[in-house]
Amino acid sequence: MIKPDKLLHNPPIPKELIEAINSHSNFVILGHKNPDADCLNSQLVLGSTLTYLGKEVVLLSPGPFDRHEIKNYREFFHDTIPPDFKKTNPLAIIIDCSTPDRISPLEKQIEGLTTAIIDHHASGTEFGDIRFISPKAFSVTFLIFHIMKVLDIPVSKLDAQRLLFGLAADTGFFRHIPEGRPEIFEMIASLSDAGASPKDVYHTMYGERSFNSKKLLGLLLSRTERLFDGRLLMTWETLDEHTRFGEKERDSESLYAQLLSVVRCEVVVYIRQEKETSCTVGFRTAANSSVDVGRIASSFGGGGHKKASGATLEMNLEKAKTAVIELIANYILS
Ligand SMILES: [Mn+2]
Repeated sequence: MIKPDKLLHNPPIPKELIEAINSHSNFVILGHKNPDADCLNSQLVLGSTLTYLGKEVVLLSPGPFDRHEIKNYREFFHDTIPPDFKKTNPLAIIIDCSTPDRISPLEKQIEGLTTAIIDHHASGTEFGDIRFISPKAFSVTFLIFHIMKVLDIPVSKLDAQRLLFGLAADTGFFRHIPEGRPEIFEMIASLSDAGASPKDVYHTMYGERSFNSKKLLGLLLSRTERLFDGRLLMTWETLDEHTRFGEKERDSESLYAQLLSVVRCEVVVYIRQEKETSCTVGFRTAANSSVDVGRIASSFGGGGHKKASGATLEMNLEKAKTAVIELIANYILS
């Protein structure tokens, strides 16, 4: 166990958040639907921090826990607040959500509770009573690490591993970090000192994939279309393939990494038909592109970051492809 050292570029933590943590005894920590490693690990480490302070904590997630790298996380999360616990008027802390609908269908359960938001998305809606939003932070685990530092909480080996996992997940295993961000590596140095293993995080993120996941990856790569002189690469998964391979076989990060490395490529779009008239669309943009895919996703009612975002389109696959191409044309051709 070590105490985190002083770090550069400390994000300012609102004093109302620290006061609310100190003045409450009970906490509900919620994260977004279709949770990812940053969200779940942030919830878990904030939970263990509050437990260390002698507080009672309930972790809540809408799930599903289908993504390969988080498949063992279900056991740590509830899907409802125990009624007796809600009566104690806990502080509700919402993690990694830029809009209130991201915790759906859990929003009803926290009605009437004071809410605090801890997030790192640049766009979204202003909601919650206390807001700790730091768009420059690469992961929410980075913000949780700073909260631990301010509260003077030692980082256990398990928490160090979880904080590193969240950071690795939201940086594409550190590939998306530009120049001039030493604070990230100072955090990694502290976590390494506390026993975190990048090798183990890498294995959790990219290892032990099924043979079928590579078959699906091959299929998606081979059908990719080049548009706008190769500046847009688009691929898709049909309803039948979605049913056949399922979420568990999906290796989206490998797909994006492969396509983003293609010469001239600026934007990658991956459309998945999940119902007869509903498609999920993922957007990624290349390191040197100025296209903001967070804005593109929000014009479809979705959200995310400048370089990685997603949206759900209530239409069939063919219509979704056309709608996406038409919208992206405005950004790429302007
Ligand atoms: Mn995140």
